[in-house]
Amino acid sequence: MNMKFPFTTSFGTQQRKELLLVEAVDEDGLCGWGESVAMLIPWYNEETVKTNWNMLEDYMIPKLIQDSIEHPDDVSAKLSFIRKNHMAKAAIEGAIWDLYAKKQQVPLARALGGSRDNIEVGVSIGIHKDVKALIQTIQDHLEQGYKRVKLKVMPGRDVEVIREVRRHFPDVPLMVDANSAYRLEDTDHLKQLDEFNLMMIEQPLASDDIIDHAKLQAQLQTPICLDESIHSVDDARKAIDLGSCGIINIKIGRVGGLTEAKKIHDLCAERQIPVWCGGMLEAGVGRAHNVAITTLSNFLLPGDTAASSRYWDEDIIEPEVTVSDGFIAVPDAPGIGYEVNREKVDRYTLSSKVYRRP
Ligand code: OSB
Ligand code: MG
Repeated sequence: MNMKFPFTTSFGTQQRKELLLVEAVDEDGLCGWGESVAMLIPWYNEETVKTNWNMLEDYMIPKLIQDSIEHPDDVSAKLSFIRKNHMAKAAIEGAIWDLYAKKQQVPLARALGGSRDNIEVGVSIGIHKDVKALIQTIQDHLEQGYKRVKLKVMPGRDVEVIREVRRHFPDVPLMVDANSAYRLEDTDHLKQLDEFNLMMIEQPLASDDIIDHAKLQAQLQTPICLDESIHSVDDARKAIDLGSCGIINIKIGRVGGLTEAKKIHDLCAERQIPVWCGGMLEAGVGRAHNVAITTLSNFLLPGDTAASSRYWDEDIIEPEVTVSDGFIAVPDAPGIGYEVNREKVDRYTLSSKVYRRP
C-alpha cells in the first residue's frame, strides 16, 4: 500500500509500505489478525518484511503448529529459542491474541486488562524541507482535533525549526523525535531545546544505547523518552535504574508482542514512568492492536496512533480508525473490534501462503 504522502525521519523517507499480515485460524474457523511493522529497509531496526517472512516460515510457524496453544502469553515463551526478530514474533502473537479474544468473546482491550473506552492520541509529523509548509501541516492537524504534536528532528533541522514552531503555537503540547540522529557530543546543542517547554525528546542517541542517554538526561531538563533502545522489560528496568529516560514509548512490534508490551507497561506503572503507544505507520490491523494496548492504565500520554485517513486513502479494516477531538473510541466488538476487508486485502496481496497443522 502507498501512503498518501512521503514520511521523512532522520533515517530516511518512505511512502511505499509492504505489510506482512498474519491470520491465525482455529479448529472452529474463527480467525485473528496480526500485522508486522517491519519496513522494506532495515532503518529503524534490523528487521525487514522479508526477514520476517523467513523467520515466520522457517522457525516460528513450524514451532507454533506443533501443539495447541492455551493462552497467547504462551507464544513468546514458545518462541524464546529464537533471538530477537521481535516484529515477526509480534505479528504472529498479535494474530493469536486477536483470535483468543474472539474465542472469549471480549474486546482485545479487555483481554489485555485495559479499561478505557476512549484513548487520547497525537500526531507524528515528518521532517519538512520548508518551515512554512511545516507550520501549515501542524495547523491542519490541530484543526482535525489532534492536541499533541510530535515533530521529527535531525541535525540542521532542529533548534531553529522548533523556535519558529513555538512562535506560531506557544501553548501546543509539543515533543520531538530524533530517531537516534545525535551523539553524546551534541549535548550542548540539545540543551538548547530545553527553552521550548517540550513534553519530551524521543530517542536522541543511538538505537542500542542506554548509557549515554543517562549521561545526557542528567544534563537536560526535558525528559528523554526511549523508543528504539527498549526491546524488553529487562531493557526498561535497566534504563529506569540508570536514569536514561523519564518516559517510555511502547511499540508492540519493537518489544516482540503484546505480552511483553504489557510487562513493560506494568513495570513502568510500578516505577512511576509514564508510557505511551508509538506508531510505525501501520495499516488497520496494526492500528487496531495499538488502540487496544493503549487502554491500559499507565498509558498516560497521548500516543502516535492517528486516524487511518492520515496515511491511507483506504484502509483494510472496517470501520476505519477515526479520531474525534483528539480521541479514538475503543471498539467493543470481540477481538481487535474492526473487520478486516478481505476483498481489499486480496487486491493488495503480493504473495500469501497457508500453513496447516500436521
Ligand atoms: O520513531 O516513532 C518513530 C514512524 C516510522 C518509524 C519510526 C517512528 C515513526 C513515527 C510515526 O514517528 C508514527 C506513526 O504515525 O505511525
Ligand atoms: Mg520514535
